[in-house]
Formats: sequence, C-alpha cells, structure tokens
Amino acid sequence: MNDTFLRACRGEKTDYTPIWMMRQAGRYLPEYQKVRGNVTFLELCKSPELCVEVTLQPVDLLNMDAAILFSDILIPIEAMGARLEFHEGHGPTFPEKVRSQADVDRLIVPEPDEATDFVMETIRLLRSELKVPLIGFAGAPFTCATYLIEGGSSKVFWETKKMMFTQPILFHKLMDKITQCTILYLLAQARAGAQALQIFDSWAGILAPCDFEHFALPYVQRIIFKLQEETDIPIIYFANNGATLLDMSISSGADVIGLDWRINIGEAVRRVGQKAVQGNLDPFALMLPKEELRERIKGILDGAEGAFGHIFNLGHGIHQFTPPEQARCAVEAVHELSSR
Ligand code: 1CP
Repeated sequence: MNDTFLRACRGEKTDYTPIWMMRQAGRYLPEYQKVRGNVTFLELCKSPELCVEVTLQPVDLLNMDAAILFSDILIPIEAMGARLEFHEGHGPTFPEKVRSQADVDRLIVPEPDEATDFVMETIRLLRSELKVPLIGFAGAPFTCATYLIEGGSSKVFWETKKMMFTQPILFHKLMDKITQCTILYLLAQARAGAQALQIFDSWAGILAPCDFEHFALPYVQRIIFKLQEETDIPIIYFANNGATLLDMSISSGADVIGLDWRINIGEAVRRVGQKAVQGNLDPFALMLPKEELRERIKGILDGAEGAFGHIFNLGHGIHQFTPPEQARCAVEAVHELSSR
C-alpha cells in the first residue's frame, strides 16, 4: 500500500511529494471516452463496476498517488429530490429551479446508504482493488446551492446573489438543508472506506470576503467539525479562485488547504502554517514544452519546501483537451524532482 498521500496530509515525512490531479478521471483520457461511449454520464455515475474502472484508469495509466472516487458533486443533490439532467455537450441542469420557500421545503435529507447506495458500493469495490488511498468528496453547500438556484451552471450567478441579498433567511434554510445532507453523505463515504474527503467549493471565488464569511464559510465549518468529531481521516477544503479567501479557508478547520494557481505557493505556505497544502499548478501549464513544464513544477516544489505537508495537484480540474502524455510527464517530474 502506497500511503504517501495520507502521510503528506498528516504532515509526516515522505520519500517524495505525492501527486494526484483534480478531475483525473475524465474526458481527456481515451480510455474514459471508450467507457462513456456506451452510457450516459448519469448511467456511468450509477454503475459501480464502471465507476471503479474509470477511477482506476488515471492511477494505472499515469501513476497517481491517490484515487478519487468517480462521481459528481450533484449526485447527492439529486438524491435530495431535485431532478438532474446532463445533456450531451452541456453542463448539468436542474429544470425545477429552487427559488421559493416551497421549493426548499420540497427537498429532502436522504439516507445516503439507500439513496446513493451505488456510491458506497463503488467505494467498497475500489478499496478491495486499490494500492493507493481513495479520496471521497462532495461539493461545498454554496457551490451546490448555485446549481439548484440557477438551474445549472452560471457565469454571473444573478439568481444566487439575488436570493442571498433579498431573501437571506430562505438562502440560509437552503444552505442548512444541503449541509445536513452533505454531512450524512460524507460520513457514509467514510464508513464505506473513503480514506480522505475533499470538499469542492468551485464557486466560492465569486463572493466578496464578507459574504463568503457570512453565507458560505459557517456551513463548511459545520461539515468539517462534524466529520472530525466522527472520523479521523484527513479533510481537504478547496475553494477555487480563493486566494483572497485564504485566511478564511484556513479557519474552515480542514487538515489540508487546496490552492488554485493564482497565488504564489511560498506565500500560501507561510500563511497556512501548521496544515498541509495541495496544489497549485495551472492546469493549462500542462501544455508547456516538457523542459519548461519541469521547471514550472520545480518552482512549485521549491516554493512548498517549508510546508507542513504538500500534495502536488493542479490548481483546478485537468482540461478535457490535455494530452494524457503531458499529464504523465508531470507525474514523473514531480516524483523525480521531489525524491528525497
Ligand atoms: O460528459 C462527461 O463525461 C461528463 C463530464 C464530467 C465528469 C468526468 C462531469 C460533468 N463530472 C465529471 C466527474 C467529476 N466531477 C468528478 C470525478 C472525476 C475526477 O475528479 O477524477 C469530480 C470530483 C467532479 C466534481 C464536480 N462536478 C465539480 C467540482 C470540481 C470542479 O471542477 O470545480 C463541479 C463544479 C461539478 C459539476 C459538473 N459536472 C460535470 C460538469 C461539466 C460540471 C461543471 C459544470 C460547470 O462548469 O458549472
């Protein structure tokens, strides 16, 4: 068992810096495309055997030091009773947008072992096959709420901010319900065998710091506090576009702080102090010629030298047109350059 990733999360000595990549299972891999060619995205998410297959692909093909459960942040949200659709070539949609008290009341807090049994089954199957640690995950309540309120992806988040500013009580009720659901869902993943849990706050960066502090952070803190009460596995919090929210991200209580690429890692390490960091290569830097990519990677490794712990990762998900060969080179470079 290669436990380098878990050791780095806990700030223990490692032989080299472990690496995995956000969205490492997915469309940039022809092997994923092949599996996906026969099923819809939601069918894939609900077929444990296929989820196991695509979760293992980047670990086997690219030599990653951790696996991340193949699923989506919107799967537990669908289980709350929100009809979810993925149309080919588009992002997710919730045709019945959540905008009123009645809409929030209609959402349920499901029992995750029943409503999302396929996720727990995927985790159990993966644990019997994997030789690297398995990361489970969920979306942060704010990020999940944006999809429900907007009815899908958004660029300006008009409806989300309109609810926050004109119906704050309703907004908090929705956040509370998603939070209850997320706590149960992540605890179920831990019971099923997840060895670390990541909370993805992909849209946190659209908020002013004062609004993040008031409308989003308390719910993340509540989730992490509860998880730490019930389990001792590392919790990673990743706020995308979160450089200006770093001090508040640290106060989330997470064991590992995810970093995007918009912040210098040396500066982040100094501010984070006695917690591990994860990141922070610009996903598009994977397009650099190999020598320059190695230089870029070396810069990040050097910057993170004094870190309590460092898990190498991209600053956000790998782009779907990235040549897998470039990702493989990056993994090799991290392993070589960080070898101690
Ligand atoms: O067509 C396809 O095959 C679907 C593409 C795809 C994939 C591969 C989607 C649709 N989701 C996923 C898998 C996924 N999503 C994983 C597991 C794979 C891995 O990491 O190896 C994870 C962790 C996620 C998490 C996720 N889903 C996030 C948070 C991370 C991030 O990138 O910010 C978000 C925001 C989503 C929503 C979502 N699902 C899919 C898409 C295209 C989107 C984003 C839409 C948008 O931009 O709003």
